[in-house]
Amino acid sequence: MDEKNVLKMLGNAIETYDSGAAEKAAKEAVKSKVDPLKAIEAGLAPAIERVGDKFEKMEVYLPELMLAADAMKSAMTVLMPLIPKDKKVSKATVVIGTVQGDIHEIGKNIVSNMLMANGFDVVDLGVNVKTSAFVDEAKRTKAKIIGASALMSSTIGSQKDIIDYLVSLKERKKYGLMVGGGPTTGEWAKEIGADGWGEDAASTVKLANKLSKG
Ligand code: B12
Repeated sequence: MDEKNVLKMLGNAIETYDSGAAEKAAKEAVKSKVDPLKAIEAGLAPAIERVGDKFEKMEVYLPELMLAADAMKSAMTVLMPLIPKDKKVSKATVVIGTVQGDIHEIGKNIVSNMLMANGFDVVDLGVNVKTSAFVDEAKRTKAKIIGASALMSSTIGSQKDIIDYLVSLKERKKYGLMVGGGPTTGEWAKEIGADGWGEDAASTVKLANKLSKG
C-alpha cells in the first residue's frame, strides 16, 4: 500500500474508534515500510486531534474520546518499538512527565521515545506528576534536562510551578527546562522562563540537543 493510503487508514481507525483496525493499520504501515514516526505524527496524531475538536464542539462525548485514545494506543504499541534506539554514549539524562492533575500521556510518550531514539537517557515519571517529583528525580539521576507536558489550560500553570520551585531552591540554572503539550506555545515558554518549547517530537529532539550542550 502507498504511504498516503496507510496514513489515511491509520487516521480512519482512530476516527471510527476501532482498536482492531488501528492495530491492523499499524501493521500495514510496517509492511509498507512507512517511517514509524511519520505514521504516528502524520497518520495518528492529526486524527486524534480531530476527535478532540469534535469533543470540544460536543459532537462526540468522553466515551468516544476514550475509545479513540485506546485505538491510538493499539497502533502505537506496534509502531513505538520500531523507532530505532541510538546506542551511542548517552548525550544527557532527561526527566520527563505529565504535570500534576493531568493524565494525558500520548504526546509525552512519543517525545520520550524519540529522545531515547536520539541517544538520551530518559526517565519517564508517567502522568499526574507532582512538581517536587520532577525536581527530586532530576537531582537523583543527575539529569541535565527536565521536560514537562501539559494538555489542559487548567494544568499548564504547573509547568511554571516547576520553574518557581527550582528558583526557590536556587537550582534553576542546574537544569534545562523544556515544556510542551497542546495548549502551550513558544510565548508561554518564554513567559514562564522555560528554556524552550517543543511543538512536536522532532523539534523537541533539536531543543534537547541544544540544552544538553548548554
Ligand atoms: C486523547 C485525549 C484524551 C485521552 C487521554 C488518553 C491518554 N492516555 O493520554 C482521555 C480520553 C483519557 C482524555 C481525558 C480528558 N481530556 Co482529553 N484529550 C485528548 C485529545 C483528543 C488528544 C490529546 C493527544 O493525545 N494528542 C496527540 C498528541 C500526539 O499531541 P500532544 O499531546 O500535543 O503532543 C505533541 C506535542 O504537544 C509535543 N509534546 C507533548 N508533550 C510534550 C512534552 C515536552 C517536554 C515537549 C518539549 C513537547 C511535548 O510533542 C507531542 C508529539 O508531537 C485532546 C485534544 C487535542 N487536540 O489535544 C483532548 C483534550 C486535551 N482533553 C481535554 C479534556 C477537557 C479532557 C478531560 C478533562 C475530559 C473529561 N471531562 O474528563 C479529561 C482529563 C482528565 C485529566 N485529569 O487529565 C481538552 C482540554 C481542554 C483545555 N484546553 O483545557 C482537550 C483539548 C479536548 C478539547 N478540545 O476540549 N483526553
